Amino acid sequence: MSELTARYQLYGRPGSFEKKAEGIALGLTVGSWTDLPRLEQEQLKKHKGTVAAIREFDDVRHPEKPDQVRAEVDIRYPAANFSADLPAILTTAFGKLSLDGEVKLLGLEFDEKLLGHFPGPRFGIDSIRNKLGVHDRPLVMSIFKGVIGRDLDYMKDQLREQALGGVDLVKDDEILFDNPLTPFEKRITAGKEVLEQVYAETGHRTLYAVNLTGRTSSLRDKARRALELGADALLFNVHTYGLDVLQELAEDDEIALPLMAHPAFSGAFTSSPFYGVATELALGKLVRIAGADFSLFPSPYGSVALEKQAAVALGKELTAESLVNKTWPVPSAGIHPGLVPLLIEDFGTDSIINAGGGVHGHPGGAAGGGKAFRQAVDAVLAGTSLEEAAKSHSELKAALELWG
Ligand code: 1AE
Repeated sequence: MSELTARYQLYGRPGSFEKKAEGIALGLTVGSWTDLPRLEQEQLKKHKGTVAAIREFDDVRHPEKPDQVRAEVDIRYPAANFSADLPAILTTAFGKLSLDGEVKLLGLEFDEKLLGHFPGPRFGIDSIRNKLGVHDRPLVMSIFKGVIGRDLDYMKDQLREQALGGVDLVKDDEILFDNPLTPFEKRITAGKEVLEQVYAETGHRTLYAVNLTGRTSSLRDKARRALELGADALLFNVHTYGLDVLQELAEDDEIALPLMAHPAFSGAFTSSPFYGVATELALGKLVRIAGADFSLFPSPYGSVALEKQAAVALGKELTAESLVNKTWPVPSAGIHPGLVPLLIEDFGTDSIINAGGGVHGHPGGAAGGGKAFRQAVDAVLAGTSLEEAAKSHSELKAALELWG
């Protein structure tokens, strides 16, 4: 029988978790069944959740309630209880339970049958590498900045500068929505024109991820139009729309574009140590199975930082062997070239180093910033320290002097 296993973090008095766990297993499935006649009990048995494991950590006390200890509880839910879609799965495993005091959803294990209902990334790491012809290093991505209220010519200049710096991808800022000065379709065609020109001049290929925004009902048509116009990829604020919307986009053969999941809004339900959903589940496993080819998340080092253990676990969720393709981990936010060695150590070669301010704020402009990142990546892969590499690379030298 196909099953979903959910892992929860709870706090409570030592020895109190069995009752709590049984309450969850019953409450989220058949409710109270023990008082029902035997025939009905038999019928409901196959739908009842079961407590699979309880681990009590007696040495980990609640910071404000010292009589309470931390526990992890695993509950199995029969797949017969829900349709094989994320809204039904999340409502089963963490629907009303998410409102019921200090309980955090740490993980969800899908068995192979259940996982088979999800598309995963259409392209994934290998296919994006093939598109770019880059097989042996982490990719570098930069972000349009300061483009609200600017026209298409400004965006074109900024894109050209970024591409000349040698970045592999450029993404829209997630806060750039459809607007009269730089409408969605024009951004795609203008972006294509600039990037083809840079490719003709330099032989370097840069892909542009345009922000897919607007009402949910408009997204499918806009995304299909993006494909017709030759877009390279779509940026998507998945956590404001919902994971199932991402999945719909990923499954549509008439869209068939790489999808870049932005983490905007996810902090609202991942940040608390006591409530919500674990970051590695929300930005890792769930966006991967729903079909994101890239997942952006705060690195452990920049301006908006994730706890290192969570960020590394997230990277692993995106790239672990699975029935579905791998998603690119994109540690982001406040990244500058001096952080490249740490990022490669944490996330490996199959990752993307992503920077906005760290590219545009470079004394040599965005082109200088991109070059500094590429030089930092090459130095790390060659086993050379950044300080040593900076002696012969002026852009890297300038970045290290500015940001350390
Ligand atoms: C976690 C997402 C980071 C992002 O989208 C962004 O715009 C970062 O900008 P910088 O690199 O911090 O300037």
